[in-house]
Amino acid sequence: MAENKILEEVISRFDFPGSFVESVPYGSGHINDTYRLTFDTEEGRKRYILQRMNRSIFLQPVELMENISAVTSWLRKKIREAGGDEERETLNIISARDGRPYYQDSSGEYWRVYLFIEGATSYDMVKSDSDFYQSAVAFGHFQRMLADYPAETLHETIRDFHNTVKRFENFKKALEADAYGRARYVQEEIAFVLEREKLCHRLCDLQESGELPLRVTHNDTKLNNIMIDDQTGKAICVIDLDTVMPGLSLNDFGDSIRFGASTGAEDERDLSRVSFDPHLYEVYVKGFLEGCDGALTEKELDMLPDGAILMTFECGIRFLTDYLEGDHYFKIHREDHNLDRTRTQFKLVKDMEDSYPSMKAVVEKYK
Ligand code: ADP
Ligand code: GN1
Ligand code: MG
Repeated sequence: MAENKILEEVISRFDFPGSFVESVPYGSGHINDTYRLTFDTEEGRKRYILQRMNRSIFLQPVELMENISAVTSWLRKKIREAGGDEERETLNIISARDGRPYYQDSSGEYWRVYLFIEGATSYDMVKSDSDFYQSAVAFGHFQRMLADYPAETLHETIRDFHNTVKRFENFKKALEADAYGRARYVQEEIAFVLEREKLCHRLCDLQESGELPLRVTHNDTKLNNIMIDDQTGKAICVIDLDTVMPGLSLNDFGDSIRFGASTGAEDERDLSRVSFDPHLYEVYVKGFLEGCDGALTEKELDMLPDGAILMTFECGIRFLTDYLEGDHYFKIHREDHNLDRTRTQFKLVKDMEDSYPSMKAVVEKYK
Protein backbone atom coordinates (compact mmCIF):
# COMPACT_ATOMS: atom_id res chain seq x y z
CA MET A 1 0.00 0.00 0.00
CA ALA A 2 1.23 3.53 -0.73
CA GLU A 3 2.66 5.30 2.31
CA ASN A 4 0.05 8.09 2.26
CA LYS A 5 -2.78 5.53 2.27
CA ILE A 6 -1.24 3.82 5.29
CA LEU A 7 -0.80 7.16 7.03
CA GLU A 8 -4.45 7.97 6.35
CA GLU A 9 -5.51 4.66 7.90
CA VAL A 10 -3.29 5.11 10.94
CA ILE A 11 -4.28 8.73 11.58
CA SER A 12 -7.96 7.78 11.47
CA ARG A 13 -7.39 5.37 14.38
CA PHE A 14 -6.35 8.13 16.76
CA ASP A 15 -8.65 10.78 18.16
CA PHE A 16 -6.86 13.90 16.91
CA PRO A 17 -8.51 17.29 17.44
CA GLY A 18 -9.54 19.66 14.62
CA SER A 19 -8.72 19.12 10.96
CA PHE A 20 -5.68 17.43 9.48
CA VAL A 21 -3.18 19.79 7.81
CA GLU A 22 -0.11 17.72 6.93
CA SER A 23 2.25 14.85 7.75
CA VAL A 24 5.96 15.41 7.14
CA PRO A 25 8.84 12.88 7.48
CA TYR A 26 10.81 14.11 10.44
CA GLY A 27 14.16 13.86 12.25
CA SER A 28 17.31 11.91 11.51
CA GLY A 29 16.98 8.75 13.58
CA HIS A 30 18.48 5.55 12.20
CA ILE A 31 15.74 3.20 13.38
CA ASN A 32 12.08 4.26 13.33
CA ASP A 33 10.07 6.06 10.64
CA THR A 34 9.08 9.36 12.16
CA TYR A 35 6.45 11.88 10.95
CA ARG A 36 5.36 15.23 12.29
CA LEU A 37 1.58 15.66 12.12
CA THR A 38 -0.19 19.03 12.15
CA PHE A 39 -3.86 19.72 12.91
CA ASP A 40 -5.81 22.99 12.94
CA THR A 41 -7.98 23.31 16.02
CA GLU A 42 -10.07 26.05 17.60
CA GLU A 43 -7.22 26.69 20.03
CA GLY A 44 -4.72 26.97 17.18
CA ARG A 45 -2.27 24.58 15.56
CA LYS A 46 -1.52 21.27 17.33
CA ARG A 47 1.36 19.01 16.39
CA TYR A 48 2.22 15.38 17.14
CA ILE A 49 4.98 12.87 16.45
CA LEU A 50 3.83 9.69 14.71
CA GLN A 51 6.26 6.77 14.51
CA ARG A 52 6.23 3.42 12.84
CA MET A 53 8.27 1.23 15.16
CA ASN A 54 10.95 -0.80 13.48
CA ARG A 55 9.60 -4.30 13.79
CA SER A 56 12.65 -6.14 12.53
CA ILE A 57 14.61 -4.55 15.40
CA PHE A 58 11.96 -4.35 18.10
CA LEU A 59 10.52 -7.84 18.06
CA GLN A 60 8.00 -7.20 20.85
CA PRO A 61 6.44 -3.76 20.15
CA VAL A 62 3.67 -4.31 22.70
CA GLU A 63 6.17 -4.99 25.49
CA LEU A 64 8.21 -2.04 24.31
CA MET A 65 5.21 0.26 24.65
CA GLU A 66 4.51 -1.23 28.10
CA ASN A 67 8.00 -0.11 29.11
CA ILE A 68 7.51 3.39 27.71
CA SER A 69 4.04 3.78 29.28
CA ALA A 70 5.34 2.70 32.67
CA VAL A 71 8.51 4.79 32.60
CA THR A 72 6.80 7.95 31.32
CA SER A 73 4.06 7.65 33.99
CA TRP A 74 6.79 7.38 36.60
CA LEU A 75 8.61 10.39 35.18
CA ARG A 76 5.39 12.44 34.96
CA LYS A 77 4.81 11.90 38.67
CA LYS A 78 8.37 12.99 39.51
CA ILE A 79 8.09 16.03 37.24
CA ARG A 80 4.76 17.00 38.80
CA GLU A 81 6.18 16.70 42.31
CA ALA A 82 9.06 18.96 41.29
CA GLY A 83 6.61 21.54 39.89
CA GLY A 84 7.69 20.94 36.26
CA ASP A 85 5.75 20.83 32.98
CA GLU A 86 4.63 17.23 32.37
CA GLU A 87 3.75 17.91 28.73
CA ARG A 88 7.25 19.04 27.78
CA GLU A 89 9.62 17.35 30.19
CA THR A 90 8.80 13.78 29.23
CA LEU A 91 7.28 11.99 26.25
CA ASN A 92 3.47 11.85 26.41
CA ILE A 93 1.81 8.93 24.65
CA ILE A 94 -1.49 9.59 22.84
CA SER A 95 -3.55 6.41 22.96
CA ALA A 96 -5.36 5.04 19.91
CA ARG A 97 -9.16 5.16 19.80
CA ASP A 98 -9.28 1.64 21.25
CA GLY A 99 -7.37 2.83 24.31
CA ARG A 100 -4.11 1.05 23.50
CA PRO A 101 -0.83 3.01 23.47
CA TYR A 102 -0.22 1.92 19.85
CA TYR A 103 -2.09 0.94 16.69
CA GLN A 104 -1.34 -2.11 14.57
CA ASP A 105 -2.14 -1.34 10.92
CA SER A 106 -3.64 -3.68 8.33
CA SER A 107 -0.19 -4.80 7.18
CA GLY A 108 0.86 -5.66 10.73
CA GLU A 109 3.08 -2.62 11.44
CA TYR A 110 2.95 -0.93 14.85
CA TRP A 111 2.50 2.84 15.21
CA ARG A 112 2.51 5.21 18.18
CA VAL A 113 1.84 8.90 18.73
CA TYR A 114 3.48 11.38 21.10
CA LEU A 115 2.67 14.99 21.86
CA PHE A 116 5.08 17.14 19.86
CA ILE A 117 7.43 18.99 22.18
CA GLU A 118 7.09 22.57 20.95
CA GLY A 119 9.76 25.23 21.14
CA ALA A 120 12.63 22.80 21.48
CA THR A 121 15.19 21.24 19.13
CA SER A 122 17.18 18.01 18.98
CA TYR A 123 20.68 18.66 17.61
CA ASP A 124 22.72 16.28 15.46
CA MET A 125 26.01 18.01 16.25
CA VAL A 126 27.35 19.79 19.30
CA LYS A 127 27.14 23.48 18.42
CA SER A 128 28.08 24.88 21.80
CA ASP A 129 29.57 23.68 25.07
CA SER A 130 26.35 24.71 26.73
CA ASP A 131 24.13 22.30 24.72
CA PHE A 132 26.44 19.42 25.46
CA TYR A 133 26.68 20.31 29.12
CA GLN A 134 22.89 20.55 29.27
CA SER A 135 22.47 17.13 27.68
CA ALA A 136 24.89 15.68 30.24
CA VAL A 137 22.93 17.09 33.16
CA ALA A 138 19.67 15.81 31.62
CA PHE A 139 20.91 12.26 31.04
CA GLY A 140 22.41 12.17 34.54
CA HIS A 141 19.17 13.53 35.99
CA PHE A 142 17.15 10.98 33.97
CA GLN A 143 19.13 8.21 35.61
CA ARG A 144 18.63 9.73 39.03
CA MET A 145 14.84 10.07 38.57
CA LEU A 146 14.72 6.36 37.72
CA ALA A 147 17.16 5.25 40.42
CA ASP A 148 14.36 3.88 42.63
CA TYR A 149 12.36 2.40 39.71
CA PRO A 150 12.00 -1.40 39.99
CA ALA A 151 14.35 -2.23 37.11
CA GLU A 152 13.45 -5.93 37.05
CA THR A 153 9.88 -5.08 35.93
CA LEU A 154 11.10 -3.65 32.61
CA HIS A 155 11.18 -5.82 29.49
CA GLU A 156 14.49 -6.25 27.72
CA THR A 157 13.43 -4.67 24.42
CA ILE A 158 16.55 -5.79 22.57
CA ARG A 159 18.34 -8.74 24.11
CA ASP A 160 22.05 -8.22 24.80
CA PHE A 161 21.82 -4.71 23.40
CA HIS A 162 25.08 -3.52 24.98
CA ASN A 163 26.69 -6.90 25.47
CA THR A 164 29.95 -6.10 23.73
CA VAL A 165 31.14 -9.70 23.91
CA LYS A 166 28.03 -10.84 21.98
CA ARG A 167 28.49 -7.96 19.53
CA PHE A 168 32.02 -9.23 18.90
CA GLU A 169 30.74 -12.78 18.35
CA ASN A 170 28.11 -11.54 15.91
CA PHE A 171 30.77 -9.60 14.07
CA LYS A 172 32.87 -12.76 13.71
CA LYS A 173 29.87 -14.65 12.35
CA ALA A 174 29.22 -11.90 9.80
CA LEU A 175 32.89 -11.97 8.83
CA GLU A 176 32.94 -15.73 8.36
CA ALA A 177 29.75 -15.64 6.28
CA ASP A 178 30.89 -12.58 4.31
CA ALA A 179 27.55 -12.79 2.52
CA TYR A 180 28.14 -9.71 0.38
CA GLY A 181 31.83 -10.31 -0.43
CA ARG A 182 32.73 -7.04 1.27
CA ALA A 183 35.34 -8.28 3.77
CA ARG A 184 38.15 -7.77 1.27
CA TYR A 185 37.50 -4.01 1.21
CA VAL A 186 37.79 -3.61 4.98
CA GLN A 187 40.81 -5.60 6.06
CA GLU A 188 42.19 -2.75 8.17
CA GLU A 189 38.92 -2.28 10.04
CA ILE A 190 38.57 -6.04 10.59
CA ALA A 191 42.08 -6.19 12.07
CA PHE A 192 41.22 -3.26 14.34
CA VAL A 193 38.37 -5.25 15.85
CA LEU A 194 40.17 -8.59 16.10
CA GLU A 195 43.14 -6.98 17.88
CA ARG A 196 40.77 -5.78 20.59
CA GLU A 197 38.92 -8.97 21.47
CA LYS A 198 40.00 -8.69 25.11
CA LEU A 199 38.71 -5.13 25.36
CA CYS A 200 35.16 -6.39 24.69
CA HIS A 201 35.15 -8.12 28.07
CA ARG A 202 36.15 -5.13 30.17
CA LEU A 203 32.67 -4.04 31.28
CA CYS A 204 30.69 -7.22 30.62
CA ASP A 205 32.82 -9.20 33.09
CA LEU A 206 32.37 -6.60 35.84
CA GLN A 207 28.62 -6.54 35.18
CA GLU A 208 28.46 -10.31 35.50
CA SER A 209 30.43 -10.35 38.73
CA GLY A 210 28.19 -7.64 40.17
CA GLU A 211 31.07 -5.15 40.60
CA LEU A 212 29.13 -2.73 38.39
CA PRO A 213 25.48 -2.23 39.47
CA LEU A 214 22.56 -2.77 37.14
CA ARG A 215 20.46 0.39 36.80
CA VAL A 216 17.57 1.65 34.69
CA THR A 217 19.38 3.19 31.76
CA HIS A 218 18.46 4.85 28.48
CA ASN A 219 20.97 3.00 26.31
CA ASP A 220 20.89 5.40 23.36
CA THR A 221 22.14 8.68 24.81
CA LYS A 222 23.00 10.54 21.62
CA LEU A 223 22.71 14.30 21.70
CA ASN A 224 19.82 14.10 19.22
CA ASN A 225 17.79 12.13 21.75
CA ILE A 226 17.55 15.24 23.95
CA MET A 227 15.25 18.18 23.31
CA ILE A 228 16.82 21.55 24.08
CA ASP A 229 14.52 24.51 24.78
CA ASP A 230 14.88 27.18 22.08
CA GLN A 231 14.32 30.02 24.57
CA THR A 232 16.24 28.99 27.66
CA GLY A 233 18.88 26.70 26.08
CA LYS A 234 18.12 24.14 28.80
CA ALA A 235 17.75 20.43 28.03
CA ILE A 236 14.12 19.79 28.85
CA CYS A 237 13.32 16.26 27.74
CA VAL A 238 14.99 12.91 27.14
CA ILE A 239 13.32 11.23 24.14
CA ASP A 240 13.69 7.96 22.18
CA LEU A 241 12.84 5.65 25.06
CA ASP A 242 12.75 2.44 22.99
CA THR A 243 15.83 1.03 24.67
CA VAL A 244 15.14 2.00 28.28
CA MET A 245 16.15 -1.20 30.06
CA PRO A 246 18.26 -2.40 32.94
CA GLY A 247 21.87 -1.60 32.00
CA LEU A 248 25.12 0.08 32.98
CA SER A 249 25.41 3.78 33.78
CA LEU A 250 28.79 3.64 32.02
CA ASN A 251 27.09 2.82 28.74
CA ASP A 252 24.83 5.85 28.98
CA PHE A 253 27.82 8.03 29.74
CA GLY A 254 29.92 6.39 27.03
CA ASP A 255 27.37 6.68 24.24
CA SER A 256 27.07 10.42 24.78
CA ILE A 257 30.84 10.83 24.59
CA ARG A 258 31.01 8.68 21.46
CA PHE A 259 28.53 10.88 19.65
CA GLY A 260 29.14 14.30 21.14
CA ALA A 261 32.81 14.60 22.15
CA SER A 262 33.93 14.31 18.56
CA THR A 263 35.07 17.11 16.26
CA GLY A 264 33.17 15.50 13.38
CA ALA A 265 29.82 13.94 12.57
CA GLU A 266 29.22 10.23 13.13
CA ASP A 267 29.31 9.67 9.36
CA GLU A 268 32.02 12.18 8.37
CA ARG A 269 33.97 10.86 5.37
CA ASP A 270 37.05 13.01 5.89
CA LEU A 271 38.74 11.41 8.88
CA SER A 272 41.12 14.35 9.27
CA ARG A 273 38.06 16.18 10.61
CA VAL A 274 37.27 13.54 13.21
CA SER A 275 39.02 13.41 16.54
CA PHE A 276 38.23 12.98 20.21
CA ASP A 277 37.64 16.41 21.75
CA PRO A 278 39.06 16.44 25.32
CA HIS A 279 37.43 19.77 26.09
CA LEU A 280 33.93 18.52 25.23
CA TYR A 281 34.65 15.36 27.19
CA GLU A 282 35.39 17.48 30.25
CA VAL A 283 32.23 19.52 29.73
CA TYR A 284 30.19 16.31 29.66
CA VAL A 285 31.86 14.73 32.69
CA LYS A 286 31.08 17.83 34.73
CA GLY A 287 27.41 17.91 33.67
CA PHE A 288 26.82 14.17 33.99
CA LEU A 289 28.27 13.99 37.49
CA GLU A 290 26.17 16.97 38.53
CA GLY A 291 23.05 15.33 37.06
CA CYS A 292 23.77 11.99 38.79
CA ASP A 293 24.28 13.91 42.01
CA GLY A 294 26.30 11.35 43.92
CA ALA A 295 24.42 8.31 42.64
CA LEU A 296 27.44 6.58 41.07
CA THR A 297 29.68 4.14 42.95
CA GLU A 298 33.47 4.54 43.17
CA LYS A 299 33.88 1.69 40.68
CA GLU A 300 31.53 3.35 38.21
CA LEU A 301 33.35 6.66 38.54
CA ASP A 302 36.68 4.94 38.07
CA MET A 303 35.49 3.27 34.88
CA LEU A 304 33.71 6.16 33.12
CA PRO A 305 36.51 6.53 30.54
CA ASP A 306 36.27 2.80 29.83
CA GLY A 307 32.54 3.28 29.18
CA ALA A 308 33.38 5.90 26.54
CA ILE A 309 35.92 3.67 24.80
CA LEU A 310 33.72 0.57 24.96
CA MET A 311 30.57 2.22 23.64
CA THR A 312 32.47 3.77 20.76
CA PHE A 313 34.17 0.50 19.93
CA GLU A 314 30.91 -1.44 20.19
CA CYS A 315 29.08 1.00 17.94
CA GLY A 316 31.90 0.72 15.38
CA ILE A 317 31.63 -3.08 15.52
CA ARG A 318 27.86 -2.82 14.97
CA PHE A 319 28.28 -0.52 11.94
CA LEU A 320 30.95 -2.81 10.48
CA THR A 321 28.82 -5.92 11.09
CA ASP A 322 25.90 -4.23 9.33
CA TYR A 323 28.17 -3.29 6.41
CA LEU A 324 29.29 -6.93 6.09
CA GLU A 325 25.69 -8.15 6.32
CA GLY A 326 24.41 -5.82 3.60
CA ASP A 327 23.14 -2.80 5.59
CA HIS A 328 19.92 -4.23 6.93
CA TYR A 329 19.95 -2.71 10.44
CA PHE A 330 20.91 0.97 10.34
CA LYS A 331 19.22 3.18 7.78
CA ILE A 332 21.76 4.21 5.14
CA HIS A 333 21.52 7.21 2.85
CA ARG A 334 24.49 6.51 0.55
CA GLU A 335 26.81 3.72 -0.52
CA ASP A 336 29.28 2.69 2.18
CA HIS A 337 27.45 4.78 4.76
CA ASN A 338 27.97 2.14 7.46
CA LEU A 339 31.63 1.88 6.54
CA ASP A 340 32.08 5.64 6.90
CA ARG A 341 30.39 5.41 10.29
CA THR A 342 32.67 2.52 11.30
CA ARG A 343 35.77 4.51 10.45
CA THR A 344 34.82 7.54 12.52
CA GLN A 345 34.16 5.30 15.52
CA PHE A 346 37.50 3.53 15.25
CA LYS A 347 39.33 6.83 14.83
CA LEU A 348 37.72 7.99 18.09
CA VAL A 349 38.57 4.74 19.86
CA LYS A 350 42.22 5.16 18.89
CA ASP A 351 42.25 8.77 20.12
CA MET A 352 40.59 7.83 23.40
CA GLU A 353 43.02 4.99 23.99
CA ASP A 354 45.82 7.54 23.62
CA SER A 355 44.06 9.97 25.99
CA TYR A 356 43.08 7.41 28.62
CA PRO A 357 45.21 8.76 31.53
CA SER A 358 43.98 12.32 31.03
CA MET A 359 40.37 11.10 30.70
CA LYS A 360 40.75 9.48 34.11
CA ALA A 361 42.24 12.65 35.57
CA VAL A 362 39.20 14.66 34.44
CA VAL A 363 36.85 12.32 36.34
CA GLU A 364 39.05 12.70 39.44
CA LYS A 365 38.73 16.47 39.12
CA TYR A 366 34.92 16.52 39.13
CA LYS A 367 33.93 13.53 41.25
P1 ADP B 1 14.86 7.05 16.21
O1 ADP B 1 14.78 5.88 17.15
O2 ADP B 1 14.65 6.66 14.79
O3 ADP B 1 16.11 7.83 16.46
P2 ADP B 1 13.44 9.16 17.71
O4 ADP B 1 12.39 8.72 18.66
O5 ADP B 1 14.74 9.58 18.27
O6 ADP B 1 13.62 8.00 16.58
O7 ADP B 1 12.83 10.34 16.84
C1 ADP B 1 13.52 10.90 15.74
C2 ADP B 1 13.53 12.42 15.84
O8 ADP B 1 12.19 12.94 15.92
C3 ADP B 1 14.22 12.96 17.08
O9 ADP B 1 15.61 13.08 16.93
C4 ADP B 1 13.53 14.32 17.27
O10 ADP B 1 14.10 15.28 16.41
C5 ADP B 1 12.13 14.07 16.78
N1 ADP B 1 11.19 13.77 17.90
C6 ADP B 1 10.94 12.56 18.46
N2 ADP B 1 10.01 12.66 19.43
C7 ADP B 1 9.65 13.98 19.49
C8 ADP B 1 8.69 14.74 20.26
N3 ADP B 1 7.91 14.15 21.17
N4 ADP B 1 8.59 16.06 20.02
C9 ADP B 1 9.35 16.67 19.08
N5 ADP B 1 10.26 16.02 18.31
C10 ADP B 1 10.42 14.69 18.51
C1 GN1 C 1 20.58 4.02 16.63
O1 GN1 C 1 17.63 5.24 16.98
P1 GN1 C 1 18.86 6.08 16.95
O2 GN1 C 1 19.23 6.63 15.62
O3 GN1 C 1 18.77 7.13 18.05
C2 GN1 C 1 20.79 2.80 17.51
C3 GN1 C 1 21.84 3.10 18.58
C4 GN1 C 1 23.14 3.51 17.91
C5 GN1 C 1 22.86 4.71 17.02
C6 GN1 C 1 24.09 5.10 16.23
C7 GN1 C 1 17.83 0.83 18.72
O4 GN1 C 1 20.06 5.06 17.41
O5 GN1 C 1 22.06 1.95 19.37
O6 GN1 C 1 24.11 3.85 18.88
O7 GN1 C 1 21.81 4.42 16.06
N1 GN1 C 1 19.53 2.40 18.12
C8 GN1 C 1 19.15 1.12 18.12
O8 GN1 C 1 23.90 6.38 15.72
O9 GN1 C 1 19.84 0.20 17.66
MG1 MG D 1 16.77 8.93 18.12
